Amino acid sequence: MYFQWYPGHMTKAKRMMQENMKLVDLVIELVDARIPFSSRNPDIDELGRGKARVVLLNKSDLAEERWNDAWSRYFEEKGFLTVKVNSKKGSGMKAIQTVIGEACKEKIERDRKRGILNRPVRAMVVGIPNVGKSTFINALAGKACTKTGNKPGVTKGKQWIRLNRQVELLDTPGILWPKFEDQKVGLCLALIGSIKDEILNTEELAMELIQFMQEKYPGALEEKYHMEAADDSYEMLKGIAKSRHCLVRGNELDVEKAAALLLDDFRNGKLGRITLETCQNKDENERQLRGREDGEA
Ligand SMILES: Nc1nc2c(ncn2[C@@H]2O[C@H](COP(=O)(O)OP(=O)(O)OP(=O)(O)O)[C@@H](O)[C@H]2O)c(=O)[nH]1
Ligand SMILES: [Mg+2]
Repeated sequence: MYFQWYPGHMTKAKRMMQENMKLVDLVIELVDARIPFSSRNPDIDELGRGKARVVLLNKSDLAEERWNDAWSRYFEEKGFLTVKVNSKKGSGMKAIQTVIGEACKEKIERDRKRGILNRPVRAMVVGIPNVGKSTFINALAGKACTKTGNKPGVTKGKQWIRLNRQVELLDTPGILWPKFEDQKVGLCLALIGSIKDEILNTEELAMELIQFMQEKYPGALEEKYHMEAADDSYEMLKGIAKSRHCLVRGNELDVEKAAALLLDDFRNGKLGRITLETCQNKDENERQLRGREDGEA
């Protein structure tokens, strides 16, 4: 399966972000805790050059805690202020207020010396589609001021949100980049729902997930769907269809429906807390990230 999704609205969004970058003091980048490597858009380093930076490990409730901690350390070692968050529940929000203040300390001090008092800190909230940017803003604001939804491409344009007298946030549409040098990155993005499902082959994607689960979380699928293990991913999919009574024309197994159901269960955390990408091999990650940047040039 080949993954690519870079529709026109993302080019437009990137241009808007470039234009608005001069207005902000800080870039808050959300990554998905299940794929902290693949959910980092290499274009954001370029866009946010010279700005204070914060990385939020969002959807941390869906990933394994030991890997959340390891990834937090990884980003901290790279010099980012990092916070683990669950925007859906609103946890981690207190720590964020502190981190925003810390990240903008120099700017606040500079303003103070020039006699500028009480100018709010402006932060641009960025990240791949469906990572939870708008949900995060709502959680921080304590009210629903932006539109959210469990599919990529919900936010279409920019929206400024005034949190309080000290902080203003800019919500932006999720953006990907023109080419995934490593198709494993595309696979991860598709699995978590950052690539439009309509252009994906659901069955193949589900089989990729089954393969991963059988290798890294053996027994989890059998337990969840009350079924026997099978060697072949397609047979496993059939097993899920049988167990969940996914049928067409009376009694034929509806494998496609089972595939969609499995992906939904994974995305909603119903298979348990799963980390797709671990940070065991940091050098390899670095090399791949550089490869992506080279590919962009
Ligand atoms: N479990 C869990 N779900 C989350 C979390 N944050 C966001 N979500 C869910 O993820 C989905 C996407 O959230 P949005 O806030 O719309 O994502 P977005 O990044 O603004 O997406 P675009 O506007 O499409 O780029 C929604 O169904 C949210 O409820 C989280 O920390 N944990
Ligand atoms: Mg949004």
